[in-house]
Amino acid sequence: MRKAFSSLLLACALTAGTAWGQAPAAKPDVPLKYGATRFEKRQDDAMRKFRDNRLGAFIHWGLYAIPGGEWDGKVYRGAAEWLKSWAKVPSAEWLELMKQWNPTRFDARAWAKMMKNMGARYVKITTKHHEGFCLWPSKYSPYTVAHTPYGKDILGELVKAFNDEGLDVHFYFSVMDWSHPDWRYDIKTPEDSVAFRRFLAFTDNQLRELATRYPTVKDFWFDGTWDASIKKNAWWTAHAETMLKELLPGVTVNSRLRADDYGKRHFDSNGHLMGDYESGYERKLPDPVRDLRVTQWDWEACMTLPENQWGYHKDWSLSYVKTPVEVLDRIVHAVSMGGNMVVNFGPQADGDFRPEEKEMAEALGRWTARYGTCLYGCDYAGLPKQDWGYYTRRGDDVFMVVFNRPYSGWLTVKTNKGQRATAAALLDGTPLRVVETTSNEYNVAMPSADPGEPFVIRLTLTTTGKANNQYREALT
Ligand code: JFZ
Repeated sequence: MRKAFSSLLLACALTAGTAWGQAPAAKPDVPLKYGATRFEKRQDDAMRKFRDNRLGAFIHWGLYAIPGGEWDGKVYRGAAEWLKSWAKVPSAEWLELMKQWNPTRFDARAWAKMMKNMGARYVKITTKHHEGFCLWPSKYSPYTVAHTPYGKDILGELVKAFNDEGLDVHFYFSVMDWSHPDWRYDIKTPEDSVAFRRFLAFTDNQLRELATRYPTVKDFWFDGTWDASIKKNAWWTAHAETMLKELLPGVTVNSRLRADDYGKRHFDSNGHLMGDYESGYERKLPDPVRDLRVTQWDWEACMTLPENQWGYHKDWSLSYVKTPVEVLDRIVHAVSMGGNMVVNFGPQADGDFRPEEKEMAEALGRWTARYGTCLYGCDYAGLPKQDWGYYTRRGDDVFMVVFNRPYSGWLTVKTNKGQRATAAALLDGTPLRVVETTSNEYNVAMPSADPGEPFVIRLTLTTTGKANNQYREALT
């Protein structure tokens, strides 16, 4: 399993340097068979819905929830869903955990209510993580919920419950599958090549099965695609995207699936995004000043509550755990730059959520119930970042989301040429003073009663003469 470990480290190292936006290639376009199929954002209804949802929940649930980061009496600090790799547990032994899979407290409707109350508009579910255990009764694998004491189709229960609450369901799918004898990290021999062909056929079967059994699924979020074996089979990544889009018109697919003819991932050799949106994560959120080019394409980040635990880990004291305000900051940060944010949950093996996760969902829910209008359907506002927080915008409504209280009691707003700030108010309509300090610069007064939490101001901008959005222009 050391190979698996190093392959993730490599993946992280590779993505670290290239995260969030690539400058378009300066050279003339390289001809590509498996490169980007589109150079701008999709504007169809399904993509708009994906984008407008803005806030999602991630669910990482699999056999790893049973040991919860501990193997043979030793607690491993690494991500719990990678425990098999950290503790070098052979697959056969790991998959024995299936005999213990019996989440007696699992209640799909309660999960759906929790996510809905949090303010999530969609939920990404791990159908199959690297370990290979399937949350649906796949015909193509012996390692599924069907062969556990629980026996029932967990994924089916979740899809129904989330859809009943009006939430979109997205499928996480790991291509890398430690349970499958034909999986290869690299293709070095003709035998590897034959085995990997079989593996890709198996993967196609599972993907077709998911798309046809659960036709309301809105998105496939691929993972475990960073190894040389996949990069040498770029054709397959293009094929998988096309196949899903034929089966499910409108479905969205993340950039992490894709590699081009040269094995270049996410963005092709000409600098164009592959798939429908860039998939990254919270530790590399784009810089609000330097990385504005990300506003040109769709993107989605995901985040853990501890530093890096996606699946259930029994000991959360091993790393810092984010506060609700820190989570909100990342959510608003993403939306302010035209991205989505997905907050991760790692349910316990018994089917319940740990208290910290329930409290987080409730805290986020209290905030989104009051202030969610600054998130859903919102986008980059085109105004320069200020220290007090972030701007978001929906049509003519500009929102100031205030995280940091200035000592002066004034919030600085800088507008673009031809734009004036003419009014500001809290969401309940309470007006706030707006004072022009110099041209294109204003002070908005803090509310007299401190809201005691991050809060939202609706700002009225009036366009005078020919508006010139220098920040948009700076992007091109
Ligand atoms: C992958 C998985 O290995 C992990 O277990 C979890 O499912 C997560 C959502 O996805 O981990 C990654 C993969 C890529 C990056 C970070 C974590 N990345 O792009 O830096």
